Amino acid sequence: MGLQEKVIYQIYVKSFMDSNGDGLGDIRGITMKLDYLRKLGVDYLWLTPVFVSPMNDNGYDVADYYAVDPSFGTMEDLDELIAETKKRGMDIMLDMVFNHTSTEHEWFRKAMAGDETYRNYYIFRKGSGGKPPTNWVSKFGGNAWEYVEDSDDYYLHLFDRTQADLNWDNPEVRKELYKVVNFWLDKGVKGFRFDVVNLISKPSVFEDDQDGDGRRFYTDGERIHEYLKELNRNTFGKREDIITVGEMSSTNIDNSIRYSNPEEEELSMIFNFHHLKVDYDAGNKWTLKPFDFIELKTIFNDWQSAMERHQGWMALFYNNHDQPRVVSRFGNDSVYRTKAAKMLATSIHLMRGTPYIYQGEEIGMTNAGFSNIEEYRDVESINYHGILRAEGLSEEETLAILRERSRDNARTPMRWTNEKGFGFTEGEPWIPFGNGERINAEDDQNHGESVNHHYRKLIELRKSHPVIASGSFRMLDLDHEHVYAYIREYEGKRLLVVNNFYGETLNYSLMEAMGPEGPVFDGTEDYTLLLSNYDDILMENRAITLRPYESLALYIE
Ligand code: TEU
Repeated sequence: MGLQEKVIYQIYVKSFMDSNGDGLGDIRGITMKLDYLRKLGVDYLWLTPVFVSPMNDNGYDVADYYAVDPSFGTMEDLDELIAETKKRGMDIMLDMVFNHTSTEHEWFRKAMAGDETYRNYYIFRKGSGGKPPTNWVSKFGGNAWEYVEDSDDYYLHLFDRTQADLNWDNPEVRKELYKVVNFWLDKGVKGFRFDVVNLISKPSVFEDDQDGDGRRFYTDGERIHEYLKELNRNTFGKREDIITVGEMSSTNIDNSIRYSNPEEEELSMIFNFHHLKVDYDAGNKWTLKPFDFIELKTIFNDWQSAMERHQGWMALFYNNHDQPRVVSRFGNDSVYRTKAAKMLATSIHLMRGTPYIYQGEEIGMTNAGFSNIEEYRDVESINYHGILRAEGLSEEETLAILRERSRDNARTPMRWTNEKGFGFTEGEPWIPFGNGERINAEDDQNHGESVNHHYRKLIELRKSHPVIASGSFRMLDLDHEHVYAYIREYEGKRLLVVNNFYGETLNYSLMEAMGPEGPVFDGTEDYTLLLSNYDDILMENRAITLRPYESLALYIE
């Protein structure tokens, strides 16, 4: 099976399944749920970082790349998980956090003790006039430089102050990181996600950003393609069938083509986030704005078309551990929850790229709905709570923003059953379960409206219909304010996908459907229904009545 047919499932380990009653998800918990995942039909399990970490950013602050954090289990547990996953025809993808390490990593400790070799593993710079080297802003709020009294200088941290950026310009650092990848390859790991990997190449001169937060100086930096090619050559490029995905922060299409076109020998595919900023107000995550549907479609269209034209490959996703739940965000989390969850799934899975399912998405889990700052755990949410309050917002206004935007929306525990602890834990969960409490995997599967069942069908279709894995993409009716429709085409076979993104019923006439080159249907076509989230299809004279959140995939002959 080629890359194009595969589907990846993301596990946020801390919130997936707790096997020992301490309230934290763990590796053995994942092993317990492998049959559930096999039944869903996914091919790869991406685990968020399981390495030794002080957990200031839930494992994205790695203190030892070669050992499992005791809160998640042991190396034996991980070996067992890798083996049991393979037995079921799936593979493991690990999360490599190489832009920074935890300040508790041995390298950083040595650097702080004044060891010059290790100081050169990180980015230390002098400030001037009592001010940090640049005015860059950390992604989690505040200045991106931390002062060190002993050496009277600063180290760079694009994320939390306990996540110090590594100096990729130092060849020794690169060698150390390649060793890490090779260690995990030798253990039978077949995939890697590289965290914020397009931020690793920093500029040679550090200067203030007069117009922004500094990102333009280090995003897709000067030597980024050189570093990715070198990483590829020295690690996974030498092995068979390894899948890699780079998480690309604020990247652009041109660079993404280079990252993912197989001829460039960098990565298999990229994550980009432009489509998940269509509800940001002028790029600001912390100002609420309803999502801009036309902008969403425009971004999909631009990326799908350009990646196809230049043989790039991208991840298809709405959810991950950093994003609010899409059913609450672009869909409906009340009466039409299951319809909207299925419609959103169809809309993304049938595009060109590799679909990622984030745990709980396949049962239509919703945002957390926390109403008190005490319920939040994420460092970013807690920091921004302080920042927004200091800017003069009331507690109520601040909580309203967090309720929509917090990363904790995605991090509430997976709900397996209706029992106490939702089958996730027998103890106290590390984070509250949040609202939407009826939703759980067991009930969902015994339900006529099972969201899980819909995901299973989507995965099956990708494997049985080459047009989904390999077809071209053409957007229809880009300016339609309610419908997201597109056509996939491969070897003369055409697939039409029509999604009503809203709760109102409307008429969608195929005879009036416009592609980039004009009308797409001449009235002689036959349509076979492949997938729907309703029991029937209302089509008359080639016009479809689309009910709330209705979604259809039709084969055209
Ligand atoms: O995230 C990168 C990132 O920049 C965003 O997802 C960010 O967390 C968000 O947009 C801020 O509003 C990756 C990981 O996925 C995330 O969990 C880590 O916290 C981060 O890198 C640092 O390792």
